[in-house]
Amino acid sequence: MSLKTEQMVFAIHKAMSVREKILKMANRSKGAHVGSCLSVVDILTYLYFKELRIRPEDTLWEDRDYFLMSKGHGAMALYAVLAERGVIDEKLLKGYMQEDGTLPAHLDRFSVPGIEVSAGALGHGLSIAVGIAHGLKLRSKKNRVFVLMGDGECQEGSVWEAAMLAPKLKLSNLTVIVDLNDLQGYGRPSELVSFYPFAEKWKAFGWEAVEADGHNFDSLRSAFTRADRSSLPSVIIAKTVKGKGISFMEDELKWHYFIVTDEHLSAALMELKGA
Ligand SMILES: Cc1ncc(C[n+]2csc(CCOP(=O)(O)OP(=O)(O)O)c2C)c(N)n1
Repeated sequence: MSLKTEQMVFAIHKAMSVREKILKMANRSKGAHVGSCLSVVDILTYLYFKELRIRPEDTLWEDRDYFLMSKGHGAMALYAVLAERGVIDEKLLKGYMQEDGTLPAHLDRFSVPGIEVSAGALGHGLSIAVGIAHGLKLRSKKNRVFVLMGDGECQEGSVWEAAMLAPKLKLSNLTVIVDLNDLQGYGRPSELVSFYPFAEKWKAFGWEAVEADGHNFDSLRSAFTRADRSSLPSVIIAKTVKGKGISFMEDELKWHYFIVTDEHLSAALMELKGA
């Protein structure tokens, strides 16, 4: 079933606002990872506005769904969505990577509410998520656990140790989303140390593997619905474009590191507004 027109317009508007916030943070901080952040905007927007059962005013609500952002270098995207959803005050975004600010370049769970785990060293989120999901199952709790990983991150061996364990523990409450943009920090995962055939690998480990377009809300909706209905742990392999939404950043490795100058920012904002 597809999203109603007004829900679609709402989601597109939110995603655009999130992209604008990311670009402004990247410009003010002169920090890296703008491409990595733009890649996951639509996934995070979908999660925070359609999927996750959370209470923005009570981030430690005991019946909440857990969301773990394992690709911690995508921090700006999570901060922007948390602000958009009303979990954190939008004013905090100005303090991103500033000495007097509260938002660091990589995720720190003690920085602001709504960050479930600290992350930055890649390859740990899934192991932590397996532990949380197992603990919830042991206590017969209905909370669900979601973890977002990069595709380059899936070249870490620790990911596959956790991937072997989740089906053994029957973690049907666990969903992984892989941001499959085929660019990590040094090139294309498919050309460096390839993990293809990717969906088949997860299936062979005992997972429900669903492929989706990570920039299409209808596609994400059917993928999350299938994951929710499965009795297995699920992985949503979401095809994305690094730098999505800004034509001169899309699928360009350099935007993993490049600084967003004032000129880049005004060109990007013009493009976002369709000018
Ligand atoms: C254990 C570890 N090794 C290396 C790095 C350096 N590093 C930061 S981001 C990145 C690339 C990650 O690529 P991917 O998971 O595809 O995420 P994307 O940038 O596409 O969002 C690397 C290698 C790290 N943070 N942690």
